[in-house]
Amino acid sequence: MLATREIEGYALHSRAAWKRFCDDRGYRFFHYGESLLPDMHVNWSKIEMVRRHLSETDAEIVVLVDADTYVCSRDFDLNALAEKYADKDILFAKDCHHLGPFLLPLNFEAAFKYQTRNLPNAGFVVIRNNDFCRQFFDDWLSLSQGQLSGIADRHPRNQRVLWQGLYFKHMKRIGLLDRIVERVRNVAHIPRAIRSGAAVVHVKNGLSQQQADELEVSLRKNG
Ligand SMILES: [Mn+2]
Repeated sequence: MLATREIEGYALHSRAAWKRFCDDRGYRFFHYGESLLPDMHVNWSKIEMVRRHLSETDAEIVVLVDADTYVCSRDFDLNALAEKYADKDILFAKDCHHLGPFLLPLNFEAAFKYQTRNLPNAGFVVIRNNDFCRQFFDDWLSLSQGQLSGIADRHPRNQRVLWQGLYFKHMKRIGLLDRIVERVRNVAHIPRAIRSGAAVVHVKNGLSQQQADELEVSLRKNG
């Protein structure tokens, strides 16, 4: 997780939840607290963080989580998830949210441009630490500094470069996760997401202390 001081107000709570989860399950948790690329928007530090991490760790699987994602299930098995997508090297959350029976893109402009709701969201990414993925993240950053520098600083920045330069090119090796990682409009929608199978919720601007406390109480109650 990358969480700089500016977002510590909410990152604090999601980080505590992820840390607890990792300790329970025997995963290693890493928090990067500083921007890593002073000349680029902090959104790109996330990509640089993974690049550095992949080159330094002996882990076979690395999972990138945004500071505004919150893990809601103690039973969430990341190895089993990677197993389930054995033919994929990298798994992304889907850039969509559920509204009743509808699946709506988070970015309508992109959904229209690429004619699909199936676009990756970089808030939760499962990465095999292999040559393909290391190259993937190298390319992601170098596209942003070269060929695709024109779109690299336009919201949603790294995702824009991902969609334009990498996703369709490497589609066969990329899996998109649905429901298990769910984007919710706000905190009120978390219980429904959990009932629909979410192990991780992605909440823009995270949870407050009180919201995190309430969620923890309800998670404990429901086992
Ligand atoms: Mn996010």
